[in-house]
Formats: sequence, structure tokens, C-alpha cells
Amino acid sequence: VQAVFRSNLSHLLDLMGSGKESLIFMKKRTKRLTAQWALAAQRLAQKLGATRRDQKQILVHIGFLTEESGDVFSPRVLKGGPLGEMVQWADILAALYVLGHGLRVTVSLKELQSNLGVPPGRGSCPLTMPLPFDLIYTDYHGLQQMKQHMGLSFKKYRCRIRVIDTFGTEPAYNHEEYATLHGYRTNWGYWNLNPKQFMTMFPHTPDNSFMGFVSEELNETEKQLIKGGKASNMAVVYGKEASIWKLQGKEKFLGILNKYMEIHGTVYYESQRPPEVPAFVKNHGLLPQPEFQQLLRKAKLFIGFGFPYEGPAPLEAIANGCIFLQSRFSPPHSSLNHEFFRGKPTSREVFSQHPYAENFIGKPHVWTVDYNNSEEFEAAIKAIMRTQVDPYLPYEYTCEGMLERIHAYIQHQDFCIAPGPALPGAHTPQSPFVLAPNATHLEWARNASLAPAAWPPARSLRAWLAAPGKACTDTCLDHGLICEPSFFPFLNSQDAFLKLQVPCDSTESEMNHLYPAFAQPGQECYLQKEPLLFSCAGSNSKYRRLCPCRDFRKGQVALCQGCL
Ligand code: U2F
Repeated sequence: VQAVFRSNLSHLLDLMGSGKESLIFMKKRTKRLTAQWALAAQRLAQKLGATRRDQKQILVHIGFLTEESGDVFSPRVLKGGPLGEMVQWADILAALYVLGHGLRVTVSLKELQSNLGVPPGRGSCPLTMPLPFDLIYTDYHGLQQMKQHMGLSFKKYRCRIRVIDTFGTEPAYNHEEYATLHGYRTNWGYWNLNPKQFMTMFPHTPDNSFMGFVSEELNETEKQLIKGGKASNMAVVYGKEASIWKLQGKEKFLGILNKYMEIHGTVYYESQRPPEVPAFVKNHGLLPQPEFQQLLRKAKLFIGFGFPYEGPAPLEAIANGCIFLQSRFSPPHSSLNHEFFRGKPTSREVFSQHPYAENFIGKPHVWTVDYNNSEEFEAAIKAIMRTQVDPYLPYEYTCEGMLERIHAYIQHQDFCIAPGPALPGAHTPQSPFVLAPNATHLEWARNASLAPAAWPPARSLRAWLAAPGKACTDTCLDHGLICEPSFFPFLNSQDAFLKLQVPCDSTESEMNHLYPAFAQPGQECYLQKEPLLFSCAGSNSKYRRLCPCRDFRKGQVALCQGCL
């Protein structure tokens, strides 16, 4: 059956259920964004033309909202608790629905069981039974529940599961045996899924799929209106929970800011002003999302205190014409040195509160400075007050961008086909690559007959040998490209090293998330033995990694030029 775009979301609102504060928040958001989704659907339909889109039957099981997992989020919706996850789930549901797929939504174990056909009263079903869904979107809590209650079906159908995972799961943490042996075991990881089955809130490592969310879009008239109506001396602080304001040393930089600007906050409080919020701050209390947007429209500056990490609010601020000012982290925060990231299945180093804003947006919209350096901070404030910016929203965070990306995933990502071998082996023909004319990297040979129908199309591959100690994520970015883990198998051969003119004294094949790589001291080349361990993330000064990169669409880093 072909999927047909939908523009009326009222049936989706019914599917979403009711009762919980979190669901109420999500439904309000969906309702508010309906017109924006409908317009985006129209545009994407035009862009895709006659492209065939299969209708899928999809189950969305939001594990963190189930009572069985404790549901700590719902009671905090009106109290300044995290809303980012709810923003994202609301948008995922809207996108799947607008794309025209068959949808079921569950937020309790009972509903999950009845949708999976597990007989009531039975803990789990020991037999495999047909699964009525082509795809299941869930989170780590939901994954655990499915494992417990699906019996043998879990193993059989796990390739249909997609895990919404805000901060991402790196391959080294995902592979059970490897994680256990090498100290990468955490509370969350080791599910042995294809790392691309994990879907993140921002494009962290391309080892996972970037899911994202959307922000409100403005038309040209609104943009002009907002630009004209900005109060150049108005700042809004990023932080809806009082604990965020406990930050040590804030008096100093807030004092400086207060010399130049009127400072506003949206901090939740019960009856009295939270003691953490200085008296000179005009606190509005936690605002409903649309009113928060209105406040951002007037403000010149949105200022972060270092937490929360990587939330939606800075993108909304920038989309509403604010400049986002945030602190640089030196040394960077990570699961090794910071409580918040401890136990998360990633060793990514976070160099500022919002790395996406810093690296993908940057100046003039985003300023990243050292808050302990009063001169640098003050200079930034003065410069910001003089700087004119247009409201800006990266394409990948528009409704159209999100629809385009999810459409591509649904049509092309299939993790139920067994992955190819890590090693091409003796019978496989030579890799279809040649050394580029300037001898820096490998490219697809023009006359190569081997052009697998894989996705992304292998022709976009460019392979580079990383500098010692560099990860493939950074190596590709340095060349204006993005690491593409699905291309690793093409490079995992002696032939690839040979063509890159790497002088291997010997070649071994082992399990290591940094392989394929070249170790300089012994001139040894290492190949990857375990396909699940191919990883864009990760580095070690001992190795020069062999990195598969590809191009990407402007404003849509998840998709290569020829990916649609
Ligand atoms: C992030 O969670 P948060 O929910 O704390 O992220 P924020 O960026 O603060 O904003 C989430 C939404 O809250 C809204 C705003 C954003 O869309 O429009 N809002 C509001 O409705 N009223 C207000 O007064 C102020 C903001 C992240 F999303 C999570 O994934 C992380 O777990 C968490 C911790 O790092 O940070």
C-alpha cells in the first residue's frame, strides 16, 4: 500500500490518549504546529514527485511515560522539569502520522501487551508469533519492557525496533561482549543492535541515526516584524528549574550582564520567588510554550548557564531572532568527568552547553565564551548588543526537514537483512576504490562494476586515513564531509590500505572499535573482525584510523546528496 500524506491531525490527537500532564503538553504542541506540518507535507510531496512510499504499520511505545518505568517526567511538566523528550516524541508522532503511516501509540505496559498480542495475565509469551508492526519506535525503558514481555519474538523482531536515545549510544558500548571486556559496560548499552537503530536528538555521532525534532518556523513578514520589535537590552536566561541557577560564580557574570541588559527568567516557583534567582531578575515563572516563544521574540539575548545540555530551547531562541550566548567547557564534559553523563553509553566530549549550536550554527547567532574570563564575557555582551541577526532555523529542524529525513529512513533503512561480513575474505573482488589524483584519499573508481544498491549509495564514499589520535567523526568533518559507518565494510581490507599506500608490515584482524587502523610504531595494519563494532566515534594516539566519509545535503547532515 502506498502512503498518502495527511494534513488533518485530529485523529492523531485521539491516538495519543489522555490523562497525563506530559500527554497534554504533547497534544497542545501537536495542535499548535498542525498548519506548519501540513505546509511541510505539501512541500515534501512536491519535492518527492512520483517517488513510491510504502505505508508501514508502526507502533510507538513511549517507555519513559509508562508507570512501570516510574514515569518521573509527567509530574514535573508544570514544575520546570525536562520537556525536551516530550517535544521530540510529539514531533516524531506528528511526522510519522503526516507521512501517512498506520500508527498505534502506547504509554503503558498493558497497552503494549495488548498491541503485541501477548495474552493478558501472562508475563511473557514464550512462542514467536507474527508481529503486526513493520516498525516499533521506543526508548531504552520500552526496549527493556519488550525484552521481558515478547519472549522469543523479541529476538526475531528486534531488527524492526528503533530506540529514541537523546544522547546516543556508541558502538563500543552497544556490543555486549566487547563492552564487558573493555570497560564500556553501562546501565543502558550492550543490546547488540545495529548502532543506526539508535536515534538521537542532535546529530552527535553518525554511528547513530539523527532523529531530531522541530522548532516553530516564521514567514518573511513575521521575521521582519520580529527584527523590528527587538528590545536590544533584553536578555532571557535558559533555565526553567531553580537548581540550574545554583551555579557557582554566577553572581560575577550576571552582575556584568545586569550592567547592560534587563534580565528575564522563566523559572518555576510555587509561592515564593526561588532564592537562587537574584532580585534584579524579572522572573515570569514557567511559561506555557507559546508564551515562552513570545518572550523570545522580544529578547535580544538568550543566555545559558551550562545546563541543561543540548536541549531544544536554544534552537527556538535562535529561530526567534535571539543570539545565544553559552559557556565554553574546558576541560570538556563527558561520562568520565561529569555526573550527568556518567553511565551514558557514550564517551563523547562536550565542549560547550550546546555543541550543535556552536558547531552547526555558530556566529553571529551563537557565541561560545569562557564565563570565568570577565573581560571576554563583557566584550561579548557589548558586541552582541551591536549585532543584528535574522531569525534562523537549520533546515533539518524544520517540519519539512524532519519529514524528509524520516521518510528516507523508513524507505531505506532495513536492519533485518543480515549485515555483510566485516572482512571481504579471499573471494571478494578488490575494493572498487582508487587513490584520488592528489593522493590524499580513496574515491569510488569510475569504471568499477561493483555498485551495490546499498543505502546510502556507495558512490558518495571518500576514504581518508586519519591523523594519529583523531576520530573518524572529526577527520571527516575536517574535510567538509561526514563519517558514514555503513561504508566501513568497503574499507576493511588489505587492499584499501594498499591503495592508500600505507606500508603495512603485517595485517591482523581483531575486535576493536577503532579498526580498521594503522599502528605506526610497529607498521601494523589492523582489520575489524566484528561488523557491529565499526565506529565513527573513538580515537587513540596509537592509531591512524581508516575513515569512510561521505557528502551531505546542506542543512540536512543525515542525508547524502544522492540519498533521497
Ligand atoms: C533538555 O531538557 P529540557 O526540557 O530542560 O530542555 P529545554 O531546552 O529547557 O526546553 C524544552 C522545552 O521547554 C519549553 C521550550 C522547549 O521546547 O519551548 N519551555 C517552556 O515551555 N516554558 C518555559 O518557560 C521554558 C521552556 C533536553 F531536551 C533533554 O533531552 C535532557 O535530558 C535535558 C538535560 O540535559 O536537557
